[in-house]
Amino acid sequence: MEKICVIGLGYIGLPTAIVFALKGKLQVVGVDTNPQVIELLHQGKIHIKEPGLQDACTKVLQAGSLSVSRRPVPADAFVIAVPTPLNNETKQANLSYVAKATESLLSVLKKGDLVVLESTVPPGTVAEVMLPILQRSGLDPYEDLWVVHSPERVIPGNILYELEHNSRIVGGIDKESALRGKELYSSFVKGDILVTDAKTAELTKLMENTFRDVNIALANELALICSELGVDAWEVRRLANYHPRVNFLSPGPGVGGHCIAIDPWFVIEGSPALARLIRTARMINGEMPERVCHYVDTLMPKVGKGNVAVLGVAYKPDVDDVRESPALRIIEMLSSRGYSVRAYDPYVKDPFEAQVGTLEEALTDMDLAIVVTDHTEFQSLTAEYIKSLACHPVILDTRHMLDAEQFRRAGIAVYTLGNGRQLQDKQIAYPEVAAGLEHI
Ligand code: SAJ
Repeated sequence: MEKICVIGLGYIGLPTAIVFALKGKLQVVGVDTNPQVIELLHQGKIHIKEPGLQDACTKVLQAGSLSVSRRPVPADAFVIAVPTPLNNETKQANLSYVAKATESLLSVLKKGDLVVLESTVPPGTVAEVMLPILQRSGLDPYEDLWVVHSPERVIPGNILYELEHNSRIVGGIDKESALRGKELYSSFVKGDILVTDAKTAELTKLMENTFRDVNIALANELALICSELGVDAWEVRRLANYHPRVNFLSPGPGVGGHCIAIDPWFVIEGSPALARLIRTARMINGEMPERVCHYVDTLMPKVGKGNVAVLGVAYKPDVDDVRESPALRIIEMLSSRGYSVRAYDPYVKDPFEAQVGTLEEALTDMDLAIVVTDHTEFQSLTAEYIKSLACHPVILDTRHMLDAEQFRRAGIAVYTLGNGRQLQDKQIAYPEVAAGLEHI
């Protein structure tokens, strides 16, 4: 049986290692430098919340098809799935984890091995970062190894299904490498496996998420324009989407997650002078938390005074992930304005600023509640419940998820981002658009 090492057991690496063992029937060694991750797995437990993952992990650990190690061991293939965080000052990718993971292979690599980079990286990383390191093994990557980039595109919350059923791109440093990579992923991928070169694969992954970021920015810009023109952006979106080839995304309080908010910067890094639309979209989305706070100022009786409840902190509904979440910036900005902020999220267990443990604590005596994350739980919010906790509540529903009519009938005003009709009598003070992008 083919043996593989998966280096990096995070949101992507751990499910990938498990699926290679469970569905691919391979002998898998999961490698991570974090002793807590390894210790937990030695106890048969996982550190990630993902439906079905614990059961699948238990199966492969008990079957012995998955084992764990602090460092790589000799194998036929090595899959690197380590973080590539964005340096927020320089807006450039931190590739140190990719470099370290590649270096960790040097002592175990042999002729004929396959090296796969799954991490999302700026275009050119395989050629400019990985290959020079691999050459230090004494092997020629083009003659002695197969080297590919194969990015993941799974949605948190549905990772196991999507790993198996999504189509997959495999980009090789040469055609033979790509075909060898395709053979490896054929062990479990039921979707199409699309072969290309490494740099095309790197840019394709980035552009998938950039496409989404630019379209979210268009929805957010529509919301801002509608606020100024006194039109309801959600009505424009509803009507426009009847067009057979139009699919407006949803305005929101900002773009979170470790992908959509990050990947466009890697494209800008690769082509800074020409990625202008991409850069502008990042600015528009990056400013939404600040615009939400200005909206709050407009709705509160006195700027910086009063109780604000923030409902939802995770970056998207029904997950516990707060990475790049706009809610964290909204909480920080409202607190620094002087509001008394209480934030509640039913999924996020890690502590965050202004956290309270229950919805009731957040809503009691609040002057304004902001729905920031559209968790399913918040759909059952009723006017009666809110009025039992707060005397004169106002709601800013940044996700347009509540039945505003139900609340209006009960005397509770529900404002939404982009509903300019609601703001005829109020002038929202939007910040001047800053010349540079340094501020986001
Ligand atoms: N958002 C909006 N309006 C929208 C859609 C999303 O404001 O209409 C916001 C969300 O609230 C969230 C952020 O954008 O804060 C990102 O949400 P998302 O729904 O794009 O989900 P992600 O980031 O978890 O997953 C994306 C997916 N990529 C695409 O849809 C092109 C997923 O397929 C990728 O695998 C994932 O990024 C990734 O890991 O790259």
